[in-house]
Amino acid sequence: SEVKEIHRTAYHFQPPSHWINDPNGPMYYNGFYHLFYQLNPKGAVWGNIVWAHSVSTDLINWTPLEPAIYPSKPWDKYGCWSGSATIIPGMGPVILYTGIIDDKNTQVQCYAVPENASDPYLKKWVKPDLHNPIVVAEEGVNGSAFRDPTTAWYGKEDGHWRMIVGSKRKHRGMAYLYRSKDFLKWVKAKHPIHSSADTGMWECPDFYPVSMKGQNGLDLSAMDAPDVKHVLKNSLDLTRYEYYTLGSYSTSTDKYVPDNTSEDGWGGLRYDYGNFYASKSFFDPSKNRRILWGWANESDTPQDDVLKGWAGIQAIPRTVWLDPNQRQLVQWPIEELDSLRGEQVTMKDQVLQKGDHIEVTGITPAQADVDASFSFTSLDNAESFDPSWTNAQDLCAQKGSKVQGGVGPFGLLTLASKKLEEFTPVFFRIFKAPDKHVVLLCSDASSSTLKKSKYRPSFAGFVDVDLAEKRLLLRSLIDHSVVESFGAGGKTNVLSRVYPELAVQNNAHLFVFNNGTEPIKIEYLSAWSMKPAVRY
Ligand code: DQQ
Repeated sequence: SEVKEIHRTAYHFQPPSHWINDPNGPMYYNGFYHLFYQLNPKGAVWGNIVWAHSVSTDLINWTPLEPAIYPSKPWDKYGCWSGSATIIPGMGPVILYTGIIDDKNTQVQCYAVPENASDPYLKKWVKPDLHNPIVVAEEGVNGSAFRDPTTAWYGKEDGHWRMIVGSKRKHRGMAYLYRSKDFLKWVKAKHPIHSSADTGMWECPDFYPVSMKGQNGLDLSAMDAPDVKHVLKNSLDLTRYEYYTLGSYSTSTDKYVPDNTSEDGWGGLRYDYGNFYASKSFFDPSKNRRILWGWANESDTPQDDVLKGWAGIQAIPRTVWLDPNQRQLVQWPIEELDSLRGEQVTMKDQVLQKGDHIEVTGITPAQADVDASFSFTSLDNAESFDPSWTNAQDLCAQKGSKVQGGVGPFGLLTLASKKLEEFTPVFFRIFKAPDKHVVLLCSDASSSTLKKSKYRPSFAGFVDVDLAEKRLLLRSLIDHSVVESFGAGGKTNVLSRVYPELAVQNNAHLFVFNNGTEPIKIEYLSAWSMKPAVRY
């Protein structure tokens, strides 16, 4: 029906119907990418969770398979929750996942292996009765907050595998460390690898090394290589946001120590400042890159989800690496996405004066990829920054695209109706603080739909970017109910789920705009119609 299809994505990962959440166990094995994900096979709300399974050779077009892991054993009778894959050299993949063992939500860690490791699709998975569950919450561990095992890594010095399980102790977020010699019998380390006060439950922890020398990704076997930093990411169930820190870890001390360049808590660095949760990364040896998958949760109400018959999508997979400034990560949509680009329009050296908005025509604005470079000649007009503005989202709500500024707001009006009754602006705004400039990237859903009942947050993040060249880059992936934006080459990113009423399908429009006194030059803008991905 129309209600159902009108906002469906065309090139983000999404099954034909039903509820989905976390990406699970992503990996590349024997020429195929595997994506598992949490699915309710019976409805459009969370429940009855199984691991759905799809395979791909390009991370964009997918072949769906039967669910790989579903309740079938006493220890996972009440659910098969999130987890990870580890490829054991010479042996093949092993999945670690969380089983729900009783109706009190007690969580245990379990493992599964392919029934036939030479089946290229790895269709069938078995859960050996011997040793399962491999980890149960021991005394002192909160068994109903104990889940989401990570990919394991191997300590060459002591011959032990290691993995992390997310948890909390009262209000303290915890990453418990487990060690094993044989991958079957696991022992909890005396100290968690890390914990942090007042952050609550750490869901879906992710832990991996990043190279300090370039953009190549690293396998977990490089955990204690020279010239690496480490990333610890946690998803906070209290906020439904994730944050990460950069830091250092060695397999001999088994402690992770965050650098003190960002907050180790709710206000910390985020992969994405919008609808992006329960993410997980994996190393892709075929292209020497680390790839990040994140669940783009809904901003629709559960009632609307039921009407649509579906809820949740996966964000476009992103390559992730360490910024040369070593204070943050950078992400960029995987290059394979470019294969979906169709008709292209370009703009070059066009100046936007204060109040200008120009339509970009010749492509399908509801299903597009837009890549632009904006420049300005002076920062003198920048608005002054009030140091009490520590929350980017509050600032975006206060200074939306319609509030005139100095340098900015400028950027895109995506998913816009012809007369701008609806639009999702994605824009920069530059402020002058005493000793620096502050750049805000905003993806403001407050005007995205006329339907008042929708959740319409003014998502935003600050951008730690050098303005010496007086230029800011912006890329937005627009896909019916998604606007997924990458600011300054992937330094600050915001995915918004939006549900316009008018700006749908062929009635959606795309504009570039400037609402600041400083003229803004579009150095270039390329926009492409995007072809649909093959997903089923
Ligand atoms: N979703 C899973 C849990 C995880 C949560 C259950 C995060 O394993 O902690 O569907 O979204």
